[in-house]
Amino acid sequence: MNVVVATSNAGKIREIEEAMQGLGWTLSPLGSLPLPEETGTTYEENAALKACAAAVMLGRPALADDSGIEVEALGGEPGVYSARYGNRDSDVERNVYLLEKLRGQTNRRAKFVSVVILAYPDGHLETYRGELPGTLLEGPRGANGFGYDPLFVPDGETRTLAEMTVPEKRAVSHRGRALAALREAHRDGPPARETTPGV
Ligand code: ITT
Repeated sequence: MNVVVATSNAGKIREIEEAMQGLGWTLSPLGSLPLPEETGTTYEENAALKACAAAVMLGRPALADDSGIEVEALGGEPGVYSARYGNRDSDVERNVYLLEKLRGQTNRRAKFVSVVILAYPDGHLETYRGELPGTLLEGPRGANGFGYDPLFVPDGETRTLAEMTVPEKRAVSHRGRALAALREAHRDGPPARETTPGV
């Protein structure tokens, strides 16, 4: 299957390409196609917007990820708004902003969420979700990954996600889990579609 990866985030592209190796799919980049504005209030809505737009415009199945970090002490913020948190323009600035928000806070619990949607040009959608609970540090550690990875230590680990290689991160991460579910569903070819009786 020839699938478009509907993301402009280089970190996500690296992780998706690594996670999908060996499935026999050809992954192609979005190219110059612009992604729609993320007007949804859930990961599912935003992932569907991105995947459907690419699938319809390019006439091929398209894979999109919408994700974010939910911080317990901040009532679940920034969640679906993680990419533009505090209106900051870069990962480093967003990490500084998050650390400022958490200064003096003893509850450092957070979780990453990833919703991966595979959309087909006829509008059919497959949805996969993965979550990763962990703890936020008081300063960054590690140079790999992207986004909030340097601040985040998954439960059961001592390293941040930014101190892991791409395969190590995939083995534990929210996105790795969502993509593993997608792989499993496609192990013997595309999963059967649910049909509505009488249609
Ligand atoms: P696309 O919409 O083009 O895919 P994006 O970066 O705008 O790229 P999202 O709207 O899904 O993607 O925003 C997700 C943000 O959440 C992302 O920019 C990071 O700040 C953060 N995030 C998501 N997954 C992450 C991960 O695995 N590690 C670190 N930060 C992550």
